[in-house]
Amino acid sequence: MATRRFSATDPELDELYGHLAARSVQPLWELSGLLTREPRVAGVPFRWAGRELRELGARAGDLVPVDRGGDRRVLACCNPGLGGAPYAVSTLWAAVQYLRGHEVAPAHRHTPAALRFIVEGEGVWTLVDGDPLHMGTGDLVLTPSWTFHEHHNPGDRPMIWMDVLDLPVVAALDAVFFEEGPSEQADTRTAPRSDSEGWFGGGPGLTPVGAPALPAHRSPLLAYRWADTDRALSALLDTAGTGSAALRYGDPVRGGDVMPTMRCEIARVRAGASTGTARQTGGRVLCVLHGTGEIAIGDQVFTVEPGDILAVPSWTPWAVHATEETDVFSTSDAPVLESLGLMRTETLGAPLPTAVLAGAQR
Ligand code: 1HN
Repeated sequence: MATRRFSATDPELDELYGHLAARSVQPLWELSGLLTREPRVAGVPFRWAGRELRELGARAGDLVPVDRGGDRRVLACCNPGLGGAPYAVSTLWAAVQYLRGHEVAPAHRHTPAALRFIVEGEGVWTLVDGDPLHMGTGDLVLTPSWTFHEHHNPGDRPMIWMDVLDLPVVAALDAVFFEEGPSEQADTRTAPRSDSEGWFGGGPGLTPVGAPALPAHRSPLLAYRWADTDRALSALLDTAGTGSAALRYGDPVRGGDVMPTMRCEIARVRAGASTGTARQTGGRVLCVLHGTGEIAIGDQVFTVEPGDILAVPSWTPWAVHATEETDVFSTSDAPVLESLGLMRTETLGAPLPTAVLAGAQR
């Protein structure tokens, strides 16, 4: 694309603008909108209904073999504000992946990191650098940057799960690399427990003596099991005595986020209770695991149920109100913003007013 040429009524200035354009230079004094008082966010608050995603996944399962389209049968959630880009918010890819019984999604690796969150189902194994990680309801499974990964479903039943990747961030940094797996032959190993969990999933405060070297930029634990998360949420809520509480998934040895680009959290909101309303810089994707209620994002209120995926664009206030007890998984690019000194948070306090909730859309 040619450099934009600005024009002026003063012939000498106009001549300068001609020379600037010819040399691919632009005058700042003619450029507007570079610095805004607050983030100007193109993504909009949005909800993809879990029920519809499941139906669409199953239909794709009938029609599209898994070997077409990048070896993965994946349906990307595209935020309508992002001009057709396949991103849920400007910095996060979110999608559902559908794998039928006896199907295999072959090994590859890429610099964008992925996480998988399972709303319902079990029986697929993801091998991460050869380590077989079973996927089941409520589990969080990580595929960190540049780890080989493949999925296989040895059972008869199809399985669907949510994938979130930091792909837009890595693409914006021009740092995307991709490589096929070393072998044509799918590795269909299974195991009741991954090596990652055997070494690093021992429990609170229990870390192995003489363990293998820790990976530099991410948690050595690659699967966070629902039984552990559920127990921790219950204990936290009972102890805090509040209507809602949230946990952050972390590196069990060094603390900190599970991966350098994505923070993972889960909130439980008791029936009838609400979270506070808050906003922060950076994008966020929510996934409803259990329960029903309303999620307010900016000026929209969405009625939600399990499997729904929601987009919270940067600097947009959001809150959850539970009709039935609700568990909401959340991932954001907070570690990126924090490491760059760009994180801003604002607590807007009041839970959702009843009048707002009355206008909820489904
Ligand atoms: C990918 O590798 C997977 O391995 C899922 O399951 C979704 C979206 C974009 C790029 C790579 C997977 C993906 C992806």
